Amino acid sequence: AEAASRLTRRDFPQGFTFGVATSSFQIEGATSEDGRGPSIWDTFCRETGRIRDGSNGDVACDHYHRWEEDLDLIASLGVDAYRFSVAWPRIQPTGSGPALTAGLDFYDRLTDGLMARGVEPHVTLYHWDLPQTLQDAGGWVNRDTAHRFAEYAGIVAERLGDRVRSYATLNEPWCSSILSYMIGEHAPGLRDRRLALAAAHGLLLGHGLAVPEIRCHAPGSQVGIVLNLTPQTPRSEAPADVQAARLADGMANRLFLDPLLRGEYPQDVFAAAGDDAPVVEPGDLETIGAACDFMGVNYYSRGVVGEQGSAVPEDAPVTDMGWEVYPQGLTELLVRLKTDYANLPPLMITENGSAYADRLENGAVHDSERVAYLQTHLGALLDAVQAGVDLRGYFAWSLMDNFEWAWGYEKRFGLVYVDYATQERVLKDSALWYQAFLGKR
Ligand code: PNW
Repeated sequence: AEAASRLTRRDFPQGFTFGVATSSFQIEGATSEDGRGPSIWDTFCRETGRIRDGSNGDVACDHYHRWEEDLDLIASLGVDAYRFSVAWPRIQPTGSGPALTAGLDFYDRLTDGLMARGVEPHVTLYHWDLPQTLQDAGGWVNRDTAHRFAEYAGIVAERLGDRVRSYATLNEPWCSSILSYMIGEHAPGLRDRRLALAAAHGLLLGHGLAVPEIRCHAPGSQVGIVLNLTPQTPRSEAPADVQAARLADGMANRLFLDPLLRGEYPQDVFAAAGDDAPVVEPGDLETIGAACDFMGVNYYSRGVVGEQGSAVPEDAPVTDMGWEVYPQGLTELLVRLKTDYANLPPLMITENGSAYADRLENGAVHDSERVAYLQTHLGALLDAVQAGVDLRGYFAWSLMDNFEWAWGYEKRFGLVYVDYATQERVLKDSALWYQAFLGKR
């Protein structure tokens, strides 16, 4: 950790991209402006008991109105790139049919604004705000959603393709399937393993169908997918714990990695699912296996798994989410990807960060734990680079505090503090540290 505190961007390979990330629903607000249709998160927020603080995304960081100020903030950090997502219901309010000009115009202005400030736009097409109309027809369980997604991806790529060089199809399909249809923590809040696995397959299919659409409308750009990968360590060497960790790894990681990179679903996961395993039609795995130019990895923590489930080891440092701080897990994960997948494309860390109970005092936020988190994880990343992993970039999650899904505004992940009462943005110590790391101060 001592060495980690002296890291600067010059310790990384030439051309390595550093950025910050956000997503549409978490920051934009303006949920019923300019013809935007309702998304599953608008619906979910209105159901009682779903969001810890009873909040919703109607205002969020008001980024839809404050985007210019926010672009200045991004530029002031000295980053190379900004990862944001496009809200599907701003483009197609019901998930199909003609595109709304006003919606496309917003992301067009954002793109131009970034380029004018010398910041590369990295677009994510789906960060969970599915048009409600598509959910009413079954959501990702309905194969038609995958086709609708590919069409929408083509519309966005056509509009931004002359300027945006990097597209991710989906953000974290594990969250949009398992966490949303099986664990019930995210929209649409279901608890059904069969539906969750069908949704996972539908999402992967949507990804595979979208890749050629994006390539067709934005030739020469980089196309990929973003996975949240969580290493699963057995809590002891007891065979039952080892087996439990292996299956947890199957559900968390291999369920997505194997079809994308190996053209097959993990046998053990499907065997454990029995009759709940999804229907895979002929040709689906070929579609899903479409070659990508990069894979985005979101890393926050690991799981320590026993027969009884997951638990954070006693005395382990944790963030405000209760997630263990375990930077070595990032190195281990990346090296394992290189070892296990011969067809692994270049990697980007598309999210990494931590929530802490920040306090604004005299115009400052002394978030030393977040600074340490970023430093140790960047150190872990360098270890992976030195081990020969082809890594191209790193995006800190997040630019600013925002709507943290089931936790509402209670959890703060930003490098920039948001005072929601006034919408004032204040650079935390972590933002000041990132500026220095990037050579901006
Ligand atoms: C990711 N889990 O979400 C998302 O991509 C971000 O939008 C989010 O703000 C960030 O990580 C922090 O949570 C996750 O329960 C949400 O395992 C929940 C889980 C994982 C990722």
